[in-house]
Amino acid sequence: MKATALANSNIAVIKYWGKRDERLNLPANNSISFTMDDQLQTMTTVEFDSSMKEDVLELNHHPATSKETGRVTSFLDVVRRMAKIRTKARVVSKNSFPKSAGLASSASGFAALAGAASWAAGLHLSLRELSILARYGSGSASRSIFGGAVEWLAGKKKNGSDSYSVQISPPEEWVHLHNVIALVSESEKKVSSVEGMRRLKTSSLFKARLRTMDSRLKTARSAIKHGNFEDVVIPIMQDSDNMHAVMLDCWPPVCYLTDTSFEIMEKVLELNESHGKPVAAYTFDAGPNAHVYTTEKYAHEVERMLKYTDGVLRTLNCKIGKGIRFVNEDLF
Ligand code: 2P0
Repeated sequence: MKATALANSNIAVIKYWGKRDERLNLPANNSISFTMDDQLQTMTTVEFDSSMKEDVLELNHHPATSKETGRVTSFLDVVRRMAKIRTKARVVSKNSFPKSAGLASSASGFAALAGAASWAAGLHLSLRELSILARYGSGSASRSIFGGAVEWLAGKKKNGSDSYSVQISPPEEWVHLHNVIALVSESEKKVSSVEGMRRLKTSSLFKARLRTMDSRLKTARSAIKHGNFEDVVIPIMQDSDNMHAVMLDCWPPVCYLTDTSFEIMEKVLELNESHGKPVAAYTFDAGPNAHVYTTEKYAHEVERMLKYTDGVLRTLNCKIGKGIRFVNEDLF
């Protein structure tokens, strides 16, 4: 059977950085994100075919590397175990954004794969079950199952059955919200997220980060539920700064930010100062690209500001998008 799913990337405002279980991808803390619009989308078709001897993966019109195929095969093994099948699969996947953009995201990739593979295997999972399944591929993928504002619950159980995402506010409540992205680097990150998170055991600041998570999560959750962007601006920046400080506290240190990233942080702080209130929030993932959340009213000003910053290659103005969808149009 063949199935095709679409899933969009998400950018966290309160970050996931650290695992309580690496094999099951269980996070050390809850995280909150917004799902992006279709500019950051992955479309994936999966077909299980009894004539195939091994899984075959095509990414953005090219055969995948053995490393990429290996990661997808491990994920498909989870699906096969659930569906009680042994059939190999053909997987064709493409992103709406160029792979070289430095935006390639495992979040949209594994969310779309979870949807397409489970459906093609005859499993008709609930959104909560899909969120758990996507989590096995990549932690952040569990959030991309839902649209709007999403919280991924760390859970407490050893088997991870209580670690899934929930929608905390639908996309319709956030039509005025933008994420203006400044691309600073198009190259792949030097330290993978998995390796970066492994190094956390060497950081004493990480323990302090975990103690402050609950208060930032509470403020962000409540502001987002009430549709109040202004109250979440400062916690967003504080959480990004805190995460990058912890990364630098590891040994060997992990440093994803560049001079351009720091220049952008300064400019956003100055912008807020000039308006006399918090209007824009920067946040950085495991790389130097800036994500600046702001509202419709200030989006053009923010975009202009980022465009004319030395070191910014280009900008992308995203809005808030939907969760996973199944479509009839297949990629092969
Ligand atoms: C996040 N990041 O909350 C954080 C912020 C990057 C910094 O989730 O190991 O690719 O596959 O679970 O999801 C990136 O890590 O890591 C990430 P794995 P993932 O979005």
